[in-house]
Amino acid sequence: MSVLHHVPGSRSLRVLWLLEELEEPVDLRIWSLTDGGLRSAEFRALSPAGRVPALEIDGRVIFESGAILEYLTETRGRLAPAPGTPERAEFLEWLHFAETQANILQNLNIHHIFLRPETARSGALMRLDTKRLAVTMHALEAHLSGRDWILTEFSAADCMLAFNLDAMFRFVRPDGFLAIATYRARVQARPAYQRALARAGSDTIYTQDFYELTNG
Ligand SMILES: N[C@@H](CCC(=O)N[C@@H](CS)C(=O)NCC(=O)O)C(=O)O
Repeated sequence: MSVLHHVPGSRSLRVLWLLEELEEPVDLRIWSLTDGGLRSAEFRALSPAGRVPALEIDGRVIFESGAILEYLTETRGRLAPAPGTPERAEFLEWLHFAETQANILQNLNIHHIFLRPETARSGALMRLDTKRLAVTMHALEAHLSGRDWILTEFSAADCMLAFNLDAMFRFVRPDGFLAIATYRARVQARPAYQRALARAGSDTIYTQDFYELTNG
């Protein structure tokens, strides 16, 4: 049986959701972002940067969510345009765009939530990353206007936005992002997404719906 190394509320939801879409069984091994477990030798043998997700599958371990999604779609022959086809470049663009956006979200998580003491937080960096997040959201909004999914049909590029869609409106108000909000509702209505969420466990990152910028 495959094993997904997972933290509730994190990027590993991308993989869990895609596995549900593919109807591939997987066991979950739950880790914490804060107890040091991801820094252990045991975990770094699976994922050298000490990050989730890592997926044990087909007799090997794969880390990096984008690589896992590409591997799964290639080996299962589903939910991505085949290499060399015209839509492939667009698929890859949005797959990697999601990670660019996730890195900004991660910086905001660090500043608003994880960094201690609070005086170590930089108001300037928080404002900068909030603006950089809004730029990516405007790009996503423009792309999604008038379409149901990232590509013409549902694909793994949609799964790659799983962590982002929950996080982005915690830092940027939803005004002006109707296409993203509608898309998010479409995602939440998918049975495979609902099954993934039910298995994923409660979010361990956010304790507030919205994080205001401070003046520091
Ligand atoms: N590019 C990596 C990023 C993975 C990543 O940063 N995961 C976060 C959770 S969303 C993590 O494990 N953070 C632990 C840490 O930074 O110590 C991927 O997409 O898999």
